[in-house]
Amino acid sequence: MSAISEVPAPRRDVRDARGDFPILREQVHGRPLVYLDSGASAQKPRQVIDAISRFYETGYSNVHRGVHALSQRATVAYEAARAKVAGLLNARRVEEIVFVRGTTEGLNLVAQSWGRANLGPGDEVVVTEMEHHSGIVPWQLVCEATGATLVAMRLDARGAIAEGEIARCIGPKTKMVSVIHVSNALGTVNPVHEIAAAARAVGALVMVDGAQAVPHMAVDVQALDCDFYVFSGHKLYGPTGIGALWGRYELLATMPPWQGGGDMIERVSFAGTTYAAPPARFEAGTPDIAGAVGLAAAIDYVWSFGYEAIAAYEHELLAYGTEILARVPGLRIIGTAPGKAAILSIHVDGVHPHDLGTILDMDGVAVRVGHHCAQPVMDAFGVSATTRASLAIYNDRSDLDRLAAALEKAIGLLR
Ligand code: 7TS
Repeated sequence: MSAISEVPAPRRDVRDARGDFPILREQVHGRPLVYLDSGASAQKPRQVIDAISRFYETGYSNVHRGVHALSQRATVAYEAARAKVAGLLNARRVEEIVFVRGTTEGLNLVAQSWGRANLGPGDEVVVTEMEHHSGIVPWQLVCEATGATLVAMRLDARGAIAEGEIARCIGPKTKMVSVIHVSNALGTVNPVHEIAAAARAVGALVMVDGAQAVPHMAVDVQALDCDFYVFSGHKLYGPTGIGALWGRYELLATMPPWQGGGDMIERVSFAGTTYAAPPARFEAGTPDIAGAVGLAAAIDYVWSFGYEAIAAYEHELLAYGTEILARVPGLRIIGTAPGKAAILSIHVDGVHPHDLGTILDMDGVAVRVGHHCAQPVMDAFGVSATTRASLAIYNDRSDLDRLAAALEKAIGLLR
C-alpha cells in the first residue's frame, strides 16, 4: 500500500481555472457557453483529460494480477490514486478507501452489506428530507428486506434541518443516520458533526453523502466523526464511473461482501470461499483503473488551488448571484440556509421550469430543471420542480450576469 498523500501547499490562483477547461470555449446555439450545471456533473480540465490519455498511452494494463511490468505500473498508479483519496478525506488508513462507481454505488454498498447484516424489525434508519434519491431508495430497499423503519428529519422554510428534528428523530431505536453533507437541490450544508454526536450518544453509525461537498470544501472524516463517507469523481472535475467510499477500517472489516467475483477473495473452493480483507473485499472484478488515475489527477488539480481559496471564491460568487437574481422580478430562491454552498435553486410563479430551461439554453446558458432527484425537497416546498444554477471554480461574475439577463428575458416571454 502507498502512504497517504499529503495535501500540498496551493500554488495557483483559482481565477486562472477557467482557461484549463477546453469545453468552455464551445459555442451553444451560436452563443458562448455559460455552464451552470456542475452540480449534475463538472467539466474536465486539460490536466485530467491529459492524465487519462497518458495513462492509456504509457501505463495501462489490468491491476493486481500480472507479474509483467505494465500490470505492475498500472497497479502502482491505481493504488497511488487510493492514497490520494485517503489524503483528500483525511482517512486514517489507505485501506479505508474503497473504489466504487460513484455516490450511488457507495450508498448501496453500505445499505446492502452493513444494512442486511445489522438491521432488523424495530431498528430505525434516519435520513433527512433533503436527501438525493440515492440516499433514500437504497435504505428503503434494505428496510423492506429487514423490517427496519426509515425516518426522515423535516426541513424548515430555509431548507435546513428544522429545529429539534435531530433530537426528535435520533433515539434508542436508531442504528444508522445517513445524511447528505451539502444538498444538491438547496445548497444547505448540514451540521454533520452535531448529527454524528447525537448518533454516537445512542450507539448509531453515521454515513455521509459527500457528492456535493468535496467539490467545494475540505472534508476531514476524522473531524466530522462519521463512519462512512462517499463521493463521485465526476462532480470533482474527474471522470465518470469512479468514486470512493471511505469507511472506518474496523467496520469495513466486519462487513460481508456485497458482490462476488475476482479480486475480492482469499481462497475459492466448492467447499467454501474466504474473502479478502478490505478494500479488496468490496472491489469485485476489474475496476475503473483509468477512472482512478483520472480521479487522482482531479484531486491534484483541486489541491493546486487549495480548498480555502476555492470556498472563498465560490462563496463570493454565490453572494453576487443571490444579489443580482433578487433584482429579477417574480423570481424566488428556494434554499436560503445560512452558510449554504454553490447552488441557486429558482422558482418563478406561473412559469414551468422546463420552459425556462429551454429558453435559457437557446441563450447558451446551461442550467438544470426538474426535481434534481430530490422529490421530497420539492414536496417540502410545495413545488414540482426548480431551475437550478450550480457553481464551480470556472464560473465568474459574467456567467451570473448572463444568467440574470437570460432569466429576465425568459420570464418576460413566458408570463
Ligand atoms: N448525492 C448527491 C448529493 C448528488 O447530488 C448526486 C447527484 C448523487 C448523490 C448521485 O451521484 P452519482 O454520481 O452516483 O449519480 N446529483 C445530481 C444532480 O444534482 N443533478 O444530477 C445529478
